[in-house]
Amino acid sequence: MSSSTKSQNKYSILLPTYNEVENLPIIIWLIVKCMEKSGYGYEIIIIDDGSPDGTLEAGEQLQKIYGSSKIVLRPREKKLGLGTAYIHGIKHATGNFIIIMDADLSHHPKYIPEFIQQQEIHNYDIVTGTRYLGNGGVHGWDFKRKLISRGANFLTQLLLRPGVSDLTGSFRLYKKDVLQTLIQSCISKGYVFQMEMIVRARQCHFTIGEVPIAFVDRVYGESKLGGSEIVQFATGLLYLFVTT
Ligand SMILES: Nc1nc2c(ncn2[C@@H]2O[C@H](COP(=O)(O)OP(=O)(O)OP(=O)(O)O)[C@@H](O)[C@H]2O)c(=O)[nH]1
Ligand SMILES: [Mg+2]
Repeated sequence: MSSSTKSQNKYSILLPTYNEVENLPIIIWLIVKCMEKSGYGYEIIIIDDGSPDGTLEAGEQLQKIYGSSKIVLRPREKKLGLGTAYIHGIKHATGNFIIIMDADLSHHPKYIPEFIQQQEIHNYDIVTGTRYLGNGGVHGWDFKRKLISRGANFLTQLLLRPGVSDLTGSFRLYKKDVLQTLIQSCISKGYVFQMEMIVRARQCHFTIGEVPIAFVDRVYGESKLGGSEIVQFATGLLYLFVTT
């Protein structure tokens, strides 16, 4: 890629947060470090949903440090869920590419330049991080959590055959218009949402690249995966199986 092309693209990194006050300064520092080093144009959009732990206030401090062109705050009043947080973030994104990642340090920003390079080489519509290829992996999960994730991926592959190794991950790069199209066509919320995005992407014949990532379980803050999420996932999967 020539440097002129490099300077034309802008990557809007969406960071949804709910009670991530310990993680936010670290993840922002890492993103800024990786992006400055790689030289790509970027902005970080923090979508905080009224976290009671002061995440938004931490964001305001970070904005003072890194500047308001790099750190954009687009908070909402209360916890309205991840799906709509992405939609809200896209509305305010000025980049032609969108990167979605978790703020809890499970997704290391060092992979972002790899996502971008893969996209540039193959002109992919989507590049997804995968824990289930090459050097990818999961650290810090107990057996039950591993089984759920593997099981969810296995069942989905079996029923829907999307041909992507990690369907429930949420560390991805999208062309902005592709993401907008996909989000509009997705009906599910919660855990199943990431999987539906890939299934719909295949239906729309979008091209998808994969980059192996090491996924690290959150150290600070609480996990939200419970029994109801599993039931929701199973129902969502069945629905997609029947309707697609
Ligand atoms: N804005 C917003 N962000 C959320 C909401 N729920 C979760 N998040 C954020 O979305 C990202 C992913 O959520 P996680 O709670 O880490 O979900 P997970 O990775 O499946 O589960 P654990 O890491 O085990 O808790 C994190 O950055 C959260 O802070 C929400 O309702 N609104
Ligand atoms: Mg997490």
